[in-house]
Amino acid sequence: MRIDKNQLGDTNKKGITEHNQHYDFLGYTLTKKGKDVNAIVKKLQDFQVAIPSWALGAGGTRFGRFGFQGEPSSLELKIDDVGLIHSLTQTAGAISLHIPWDVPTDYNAIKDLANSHDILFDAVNSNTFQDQKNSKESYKFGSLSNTSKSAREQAVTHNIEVVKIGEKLGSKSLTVWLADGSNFPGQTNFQSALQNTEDSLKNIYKTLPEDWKMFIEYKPYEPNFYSTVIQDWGTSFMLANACGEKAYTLVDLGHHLPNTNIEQIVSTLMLKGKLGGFHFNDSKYGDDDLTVGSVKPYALFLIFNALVYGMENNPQNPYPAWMIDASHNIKDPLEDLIQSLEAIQEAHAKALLVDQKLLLKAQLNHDVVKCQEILQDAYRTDVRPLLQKARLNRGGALSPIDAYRSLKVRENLIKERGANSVASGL
Ligand code: LRH
Ligand code: MN
Repeated sequence: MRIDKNQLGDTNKKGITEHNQHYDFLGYTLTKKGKDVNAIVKKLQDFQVAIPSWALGAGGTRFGRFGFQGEPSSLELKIDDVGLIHSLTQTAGAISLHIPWDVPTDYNAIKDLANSHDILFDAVNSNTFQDQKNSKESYKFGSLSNTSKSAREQAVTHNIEVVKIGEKLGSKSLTVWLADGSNFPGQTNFQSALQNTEDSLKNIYKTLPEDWKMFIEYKPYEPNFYSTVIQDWGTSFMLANACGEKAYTLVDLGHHLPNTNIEQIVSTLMLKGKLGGFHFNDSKYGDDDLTVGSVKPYALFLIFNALVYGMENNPQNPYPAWMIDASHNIKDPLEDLIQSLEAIQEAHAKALLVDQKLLLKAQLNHDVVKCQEILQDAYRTDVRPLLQKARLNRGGALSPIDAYRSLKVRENLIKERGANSVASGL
């Protein structure tokens, strides 16, 4: 199934008058505040988020998985689903593959298909947290950190193969997330595990193409529940520095202990030029991989405020990679991803309304109330007309969820794929 712009034109008709009224009024109030509304809308249009190939079907937990009908059972169908999301939202212009869950068979065909949907290939993800059927060494007790030299070499080789797959697709970055760690005190020697990991990452790093980046993703726990080798931003930052200038830290919002100040981590990494990118999601307790902005929308706004400040003041940090990393246990995966994209762009737009100069002045004057008022004035602004304008300017849907439902996308996918087609991934 594909959605063409004319179909969207029709679905947009009924809401266009109300949108224009809201947009004109918001444009008027923001212009009065000295905002360049067209520049903000342009930034929203240019902001493209990569969709995880492993989150286009129903997720699950060890307590069960409730399948969703019409799931994409092949890489081609996954790219088609990202194409559907992109045609509605016009902000999902990339897919992030996970290897070996999504190894292309015909690279040219896959590239042509992605191209036909106006989609690029963002970071490729290695997988040394599961054993493959024919693998010689097991990762039960770790991969890049494993005490076994041949297990480490197997994991290094896998990462080098993942880079080769990415190169053939036009990807420019590798994401390394390690489950490596321990479940019980005394089980591992922390120092040798970390040193093994650093040496292994360096062996991968030295094979990285000149124009590539390596993202090192940290996580405090799960699937190991006593220690994780790359447990926090500091460890990832240290390893990225040890590897070299093409290595960066990747921030998965769900990979923080409760109440961690993530916006401060983002600021620190950008100041040091080591923020590589994001895995956006939301959580209340652990790595819940919930819809972005569904639990802590103000925290997401504060993170984007730090990002906008960093992108204006830290030329030492490259343009970050924007990716979603979520898992859908009860909702339609495509609707869930569409809602996540809306929450990301909403936080982004609100952060673009923050008067950074005025805020800096109030901070220098220790006018705490003024600082809060500046932030919350932006946060309390209904920016949805700006998001709608950005979508309309690119031929997208005024309301993607309404269009998704009125065009009966899920029903059509079930007709095309059958009710029992299942997507590979988590
Ligand atoms: C680990 C993680 C990582 C992926 C996996 C699917 O929790 O966030 O980014 O490899 O999820
Ligand atoms: Mn992640």
